[in-house]
Amino acid sequence: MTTNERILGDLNLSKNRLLHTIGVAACAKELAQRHFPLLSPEKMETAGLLHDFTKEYTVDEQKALCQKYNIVISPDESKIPKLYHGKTAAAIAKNVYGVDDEIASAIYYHTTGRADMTDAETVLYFADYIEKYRTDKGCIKVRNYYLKLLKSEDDSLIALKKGILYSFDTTIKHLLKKVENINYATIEARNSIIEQILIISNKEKEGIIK
Ligand code: DGI
Ligand code: FE
Ligand code: FE
Repeated sequence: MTTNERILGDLNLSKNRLLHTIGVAACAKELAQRHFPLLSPEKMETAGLLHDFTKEYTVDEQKALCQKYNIVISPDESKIPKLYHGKTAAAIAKNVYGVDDEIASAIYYHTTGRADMTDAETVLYFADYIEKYRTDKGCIKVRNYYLKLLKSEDDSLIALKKGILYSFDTTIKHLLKKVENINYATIEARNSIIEQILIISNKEKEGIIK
């Protein structure tokens, strides 16, 4: 049995969360193969399978895991318990399943992203957003925008980065509408991706997104 088959058998998630998890694993593998040939597709599948491992745990269970694994929650994050699950899932991935730091950090940052994301972090963050079982309007718009750019942009990396920028904008607009606290990592991740797009495409800021 492969590691990924064993993890799949261990997952204890609701039906919808399990489908989403399988979707993320498949999408992460596909994005890795398309954009980052140096990444291991199997390892990105592992990241996908484990990324929401603790998503359905209670806040108390999340806090207990933070204590157990010495996970630091900043004052900024402590107001947003739904941001804990990436950190606790990364600790389980590392301590129970022995994933390496590249995969653990992809899981750790999958919800907010961060500035200067590694290739593995980039792939898991975006796979989580656009995997095929996501049905909400924002995710569908981001997925379609990315697929359209893949056809029209000369450089597929620009399609990926612009897709990611659109995903941050969609999340932030959603949070503004719901009067929710916006985590600093989310803002820093968006600023960073704008810089990257400008550098890769060698363009001025105007017209970055159509
Ligand atoms: O765990 P998933 O549902 O698959 O997806 P996720 O880990 O990306 O979590 C998505 C949720 O996290 C979604 O409701 C938006 C929210 N989120 C992301 N960044 C922030 C945030 N919520 C707050 N309050 N602030 C953020 O900066
Ligand atoms: Fe998540
Ligand atoms: Fe997820």
